[in-house]
Amino acid sequence: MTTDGSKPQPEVQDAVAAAAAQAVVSEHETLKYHLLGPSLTKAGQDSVDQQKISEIIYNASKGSKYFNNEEYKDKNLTQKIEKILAKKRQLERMDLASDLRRADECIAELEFSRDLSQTVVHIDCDAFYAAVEELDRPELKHVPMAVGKGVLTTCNYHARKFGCRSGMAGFVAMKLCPNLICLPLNFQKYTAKAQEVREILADYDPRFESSSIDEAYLNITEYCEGKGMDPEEAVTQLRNEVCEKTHITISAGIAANAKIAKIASNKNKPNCQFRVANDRATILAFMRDLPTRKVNGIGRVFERELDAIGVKTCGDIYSQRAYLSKLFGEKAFQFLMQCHLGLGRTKVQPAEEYERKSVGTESTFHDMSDKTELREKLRWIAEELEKDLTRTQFKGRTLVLKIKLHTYEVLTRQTIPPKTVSTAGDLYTYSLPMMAKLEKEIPGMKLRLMGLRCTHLVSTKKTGIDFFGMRRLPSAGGDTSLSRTKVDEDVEWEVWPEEEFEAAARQERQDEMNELERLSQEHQSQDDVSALDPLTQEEELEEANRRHKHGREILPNPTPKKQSTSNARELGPSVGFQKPATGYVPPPKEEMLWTCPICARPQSASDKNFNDHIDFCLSRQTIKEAVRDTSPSPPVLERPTSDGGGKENGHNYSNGNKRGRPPSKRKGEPVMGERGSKKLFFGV
Ligand code: TTP
Ligand code: MG
Repeated sequence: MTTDGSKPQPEVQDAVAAAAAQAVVSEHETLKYHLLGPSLTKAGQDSVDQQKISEIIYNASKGSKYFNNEEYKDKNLTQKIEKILAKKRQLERMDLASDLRRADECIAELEFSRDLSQTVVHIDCDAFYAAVEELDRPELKHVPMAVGKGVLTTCNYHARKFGCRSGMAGFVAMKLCPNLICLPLNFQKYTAKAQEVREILADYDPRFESSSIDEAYLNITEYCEGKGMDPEEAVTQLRNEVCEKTHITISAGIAANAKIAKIASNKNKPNCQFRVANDRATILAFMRDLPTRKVNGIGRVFERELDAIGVKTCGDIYSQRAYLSKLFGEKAFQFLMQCHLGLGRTKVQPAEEYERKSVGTESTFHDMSDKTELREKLRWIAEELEKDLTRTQFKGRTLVLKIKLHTYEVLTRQTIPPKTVSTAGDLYTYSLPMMAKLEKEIPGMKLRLMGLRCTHLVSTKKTGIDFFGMRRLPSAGGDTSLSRTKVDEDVEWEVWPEEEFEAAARQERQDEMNELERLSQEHQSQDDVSALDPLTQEEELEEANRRHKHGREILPNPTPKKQSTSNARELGPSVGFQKPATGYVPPPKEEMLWTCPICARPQSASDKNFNDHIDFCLSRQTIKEAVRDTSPSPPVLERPTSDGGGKENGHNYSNGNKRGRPPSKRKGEPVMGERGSKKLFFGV
């Protein structure tokens, strides 16, 4: 029936049926795309027919709880995208001249911050867990092989040709490649091998930054200058050295900043290197044709949202620039503009120097509804979290409880206890009411995961005030551009939006891996997976819990063996640590820091560094003013005052926080160099 109650004409009926069929088709298309999983962009799959793979995955998993969950998520995302599109249509009817101008000003300002003077390298071991396993069983080098049983953590490049990849359920992988050999995980072996690689990296950049178990960023600018070497030559040498000494191969990307280096390292994998030259035109051309998903920080959800508004490549971002902030929030806008321009951080520092935002732990288990058991589990998690907080030397101001229901739905609740918390007793006491409340809200609550996390951390490391009244910090590295060190418990330092986006994309991948664990259990009893030599459910849960933690431990950088004054970037507190293998790890040497009067960030207490930094800060200020003075309209890069549109779309893109805000400003004092009430910030 039509809205006026009359019977529709046959041709109208056909059109409606066709539209409905089309909707079903496209719904299945998006679902099939969704089912391709989190590692679609993994290297080694260029010759793979993804459409065929998606059919096989679709048919293999149809009817399973995992499939239903993916379908549910896909529907939600489709609805969210419809809302984004409706909003875009609305915006298209409005005058967006000021948004356009603002975007252009942002581009101009970001351009000023472009730094082409550094050489950043991203290295990534090839099929890492598989490569380590192949060292013990060389015969597996020549056959398709994967590591992980319920869920593949990785597979060798033979298996990738069949469409197998990390984050895929084992039984699905077996459908794609019936001869696939799946090995169990052996974390100890991988950690030991990673340490061998890290020891070599330290010779090229003692302050290299580990970003996962098999990945690291290096800034080799000084190494190359000191050795008189071309970056490509230095990286070839590094890769050869790693291969000779550790017998595994690595791939590397060489570029002006970390973002491009990371993309480049995946370009010709495995055992290769790729350089994007340090010149603006080359960088812009490289980004123009780059699919958005290739950028670290654009996960599969954001990819689809961008795709829906016509942004398939980083080049496409430009034409949509006027809409981005209204559709996705201020932070996403900044991040995307940086992607479009190929900008990224040049600073590389040991992972341990990054400010921690939270400390948390979680545990997956069999469906649990018994109230006593749930309390026992909560108590156990509180004890685990206490250990982590002690090790990392933090207390939390906010306590977050995360649960996953047996239906896969994830819920979080948070509370601000009357005091900072770190002991198991307190963690349990303050999280219990949140759980009890959830139990009331959800009668018969049945859980499969529980986690506790402390946020708004307070360091328990000692800090002090030095002779000059300058604040002394427990860590840092003479940073001249960015610091993520906390000076004051209330102050968060400016961070690149990319950090947040990368963390969010990582979380997205992690969540997907966790979900897959259940799927694999369901299929264990089926005949077609007998070849998988399935783990028991207990083993699988244990594996999942260990995997959750593995690779996230932050180890101090090894001491470089070939240290020479010409190639050593100023050594931070990590250098000089004994290797963890020796058992004893001395505490980091506290470095004295002076606070810059312009940006109010901590700086290393050396006259030269401090003066250089002030010059740098003043030039930034000049640039800001130049941009502002040449702007026809009032400055628009004003700090967002609210959450912006980010959350609305499910992303925590905009936090409306204290980005770039010096501590004095927070206390209502004027900040040097700031004019009037307008607060500009750089995207750096
Ligand atoms: P990656 O570097 O992402 O993958 P890889 O080294 O196996 O393959 P590539 O050649 O494409 O770099 O991850 C490093 C290791 O981390 C990987 O060998 C296994 C593990 N891992 C997981 O446990 N879960 C995951 O979801 C991914 C992607 C990797
Ligand atoms: Mg790798």
